[in-house]
Amino acid sequence: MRTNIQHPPQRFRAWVDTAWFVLVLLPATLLPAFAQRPEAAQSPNIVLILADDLGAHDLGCYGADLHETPNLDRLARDGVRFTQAYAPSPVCSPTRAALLTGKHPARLHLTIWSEGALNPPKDRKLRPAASLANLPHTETTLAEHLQTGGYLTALVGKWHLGDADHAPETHGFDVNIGGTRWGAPQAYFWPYRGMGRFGGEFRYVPHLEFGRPGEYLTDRLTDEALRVIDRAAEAKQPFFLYLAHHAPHTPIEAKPDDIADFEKKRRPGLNHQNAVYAAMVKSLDDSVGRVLARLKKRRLDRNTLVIFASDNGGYLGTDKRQSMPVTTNAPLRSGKGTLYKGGLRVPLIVKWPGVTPTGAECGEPVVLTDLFYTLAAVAGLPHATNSPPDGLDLTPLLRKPDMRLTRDALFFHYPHYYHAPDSTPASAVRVGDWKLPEFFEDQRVELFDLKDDPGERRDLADQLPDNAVELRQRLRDWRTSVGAQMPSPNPSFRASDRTP
Ligand SMILES: [Ca+2]
Repeated sequence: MRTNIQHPPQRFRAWVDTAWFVLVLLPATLLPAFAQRPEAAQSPNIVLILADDLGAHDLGCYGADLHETPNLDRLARDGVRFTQAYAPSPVCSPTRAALLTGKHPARLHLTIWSEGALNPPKDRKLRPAASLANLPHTETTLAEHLQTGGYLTALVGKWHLGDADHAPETHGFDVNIGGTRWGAPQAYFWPYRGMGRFGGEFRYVPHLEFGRPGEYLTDRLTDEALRVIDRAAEAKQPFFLYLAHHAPHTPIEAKPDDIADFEKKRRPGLNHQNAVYAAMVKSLDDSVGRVLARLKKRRLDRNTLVIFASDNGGYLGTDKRQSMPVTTNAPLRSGKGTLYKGGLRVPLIVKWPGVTPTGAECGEPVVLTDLFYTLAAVAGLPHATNSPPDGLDLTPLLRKPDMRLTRDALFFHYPHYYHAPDSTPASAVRVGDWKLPEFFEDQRVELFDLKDDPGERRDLADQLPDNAVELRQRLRDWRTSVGAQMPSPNPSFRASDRTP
């Protein structure tokens, strides 16, 4: 019971500290970022809300049954819901790097999450490819482009793109609240710090030291995001708010009342069964509702583009406290850490008032790397590009969701392991309705016809060898073109050393 452990004097002191911080220190910290920039007339504000590990079917508007997401469902009804959106990577950091730079993780040589890059496994058949743990400063991020274009740029929440020398402030963000090198909080309840859950290191969420007992991280990050919106509104400055929630990444923790509600609702036969995870998703949805309401209250809603997405597919590991999987990506195959659709397909909803039609669905395959080019175009920064580009400006698709893109192939490269049974180092290519993963441990390929087999269950590589050879060559040519780093044989590997 967190509320009973403080004695009155301590509680009073905490209140004074909080008041001092909120009334004096916090405004002083934020003011320079808000006050020094010139106004840029009529540039649309951009709110990018990124969930962490939210699966492709975890929202009501994507078919979730136990979960309740009325605010996100409404956002989808008011905008465009993408039904074939892909993360550029099946894990956290590479997706975030690609989104912010417009470059494929393979081209960036940033292909695994930061902690994983620093501590690769040594007992597997392959030595994973080398990967950067920090996003290099030689890259120009979307935030830097928008900053140059007169935007206030704010990250609230998860960063996971490098150490203190590579913090958000060094990559174009005027404001950073909560962004740090770690990929997950030790706890979702204040003070959000401790050790043990992610190995023997002490973790904390910076800038949230002055909290209160019982405070929930998703709610607190939303409070901070609303403060950014308020101050940007007062400064009449266009803003880019990157609200990168930790939810619903592990640890699976939610507010007790919400958990109780979903436990009552849970019944056999539902696709989703984890009430705590459902409660985490509810808090995420509440956050979206509060952000949309604040935009409306501040009369910013008509000139603000709102995007919601997830950084990779749903995590299928066991939630030990619930003795059940965290979530399910069914009917998609597998989950986070693999190149099957369960690892790569994500929700993507975009509302751009006056531009996106309402209630539209877009079935065109897109990848979150496209958001770099798309948002640069939205902000009127056509120079913000990379050569050669690894993504497309989707603004034509936002205007006409039934149009087709000229792109015919999507590539994925994850030369690493993940603690999932079917995760080994691999690449994959999708061309039209065909998809071919190539597994580096044994050079094996699989071939799927996504039109007839959306769940990727029937491997046609032996039946259609010519198709497999052609796609494999295309995948290999692409890897060469981007300088993709590859795993290598592990001479010290002995299968008998590994327990199944
Ligand atoms: Ca993630």
